[in-house]
Amino acid sequence: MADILNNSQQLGTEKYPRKSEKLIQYGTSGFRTKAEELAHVMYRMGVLAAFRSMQKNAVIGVMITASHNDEPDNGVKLVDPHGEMLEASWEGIATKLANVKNEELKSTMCDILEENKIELGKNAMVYVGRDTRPSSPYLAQAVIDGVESVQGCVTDFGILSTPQLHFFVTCQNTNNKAYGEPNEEGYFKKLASAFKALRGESADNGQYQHSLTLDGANGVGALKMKILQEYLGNSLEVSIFSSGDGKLNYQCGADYVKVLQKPPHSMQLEVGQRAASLDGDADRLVYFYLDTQGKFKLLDGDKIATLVAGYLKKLVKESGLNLNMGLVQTAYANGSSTEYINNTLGVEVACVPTGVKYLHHRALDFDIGVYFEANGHGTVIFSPTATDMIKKAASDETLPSDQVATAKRLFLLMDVINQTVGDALSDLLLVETVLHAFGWSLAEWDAAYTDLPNRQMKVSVADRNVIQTTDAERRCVEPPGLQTEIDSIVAKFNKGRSFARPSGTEDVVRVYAEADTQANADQLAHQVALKIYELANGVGTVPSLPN
Ligand code: G16
Repeated sequence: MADILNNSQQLGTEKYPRKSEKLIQYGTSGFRTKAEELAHVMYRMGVLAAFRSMQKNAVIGVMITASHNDEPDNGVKLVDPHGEMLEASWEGIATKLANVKNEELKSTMCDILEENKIELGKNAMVYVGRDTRPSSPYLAQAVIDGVESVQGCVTDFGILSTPQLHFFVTCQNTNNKAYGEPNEEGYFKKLASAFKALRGESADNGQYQHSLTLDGANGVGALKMKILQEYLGNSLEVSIFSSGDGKLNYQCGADYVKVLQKPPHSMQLEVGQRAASLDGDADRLVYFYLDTQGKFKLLDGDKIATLVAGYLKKLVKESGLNLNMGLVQTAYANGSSTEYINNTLGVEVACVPTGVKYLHHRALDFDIGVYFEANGHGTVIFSPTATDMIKKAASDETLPSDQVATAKRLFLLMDVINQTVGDALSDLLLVETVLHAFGWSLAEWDAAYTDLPNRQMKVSVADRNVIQTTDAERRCVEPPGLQTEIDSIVAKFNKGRSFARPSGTEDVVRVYAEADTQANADQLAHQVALKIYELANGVGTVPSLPN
């Protein structure tokens, strides 16, 4: 045992040394920063993933990606046995291991093994995937070296979307491969065959037409959509834009479209054309179109959640099954969406802090849990009881035939949905299925409710951790006095709401504001941003009024 750890410490120190004293924290979705600062973190996360695998006696996933961030950044997300994000109690362990001095690597590994009662030498299996960033192959090698340094085994899947890796980990760790085959073919076949079965005879229906323009953010989503298309055949025609010829996430992608509320820079949209954007690792999805006045209209994660929850609620009612449903959002959810879910859909709403790990966890409390962040990150999960009930009803000959048909539809929907984590490709097939079933264009979908005008801004401060929040990030408790100032600014705006929180993926404080008009939402965001700049040690350019 001592030999293994000595060798691991030696390789870590020589090939992947920690070169600066700068601390790095496990954030919203793992470690994320400039790629050149990450080699030692990757090596150490390889070691940690192997330890976690020994502890859980299951496959663990490691994804190398910085998702929506700019191309020079990179990051690492760890995937636990059931496809969920790394357990919260291990985030602290990960942060400690990533930050210890080179000479303390071995003693820290010993502590982790001892404190978590892990027997070094037990089999460890780690699945590794990476996005298309130029830095990803080298960083993936660092992870692989870390796993192998403690005698773990690696399956290197090369370029994958983040949700594909979650899917593979879940498949491998589920008894009898009941969730699917842990490889690309298994993934595409499962999604595409359920989608085609749900589509039925005709690919078009009412106002719905089976052609879509997709912005692939110049990332892995574009590559994987090309493969998915082969499995989909004629059931859905997808024209891929930003397919990899430009820079990742640059002037395109779901984050660009959502935050700036405009189409990808060089996309020429026609009135009514149905378009969607993925992010850099294909776990977020937003839709958009131009209305008859040529005005840009965004259908974000809130709109996807309400569309899907509305359809599922209808099917559950028609199937006669007694299943409860809940919808989980974050503080970024537009006020109009929450009102619509409460008052029109009649579905229970929960609000949790930013990060799919929190949403996923809360969604487990329902028979059917729909969770989406406004940025387009989310999915639907069915409890084991709901899964069983739907499966039984789908083949219960004693039930009326229309109830059986509806249960069969629910059963197929469970296969279209990647329940392990938000998955832009799976979500896209889900949205297309619901629109097809309703016979809707995007304008008809959009008509359910009108978003309150809103604005997001970023503020650079010396240390973003001086902002501390409570109440699902809706209120600041630090620095002193900031929340009182925000409250008095908000009070000046009709339908005003605003909050600020430190980002867990970028070195900024994020500000969200909504109000009765776009000009007021912009003013509100700007005034809150200025207050943060003043009270939280702003650095660089003073925030200016969005235009
Ligand atoms: C990650 C998380 C999301 C979160 C987003 C932004 O997404 O998985 O849950 O909403 O970061 O987080 P923050 O506001 O803390 O920077 P992604 O797509 O970047 O991995």
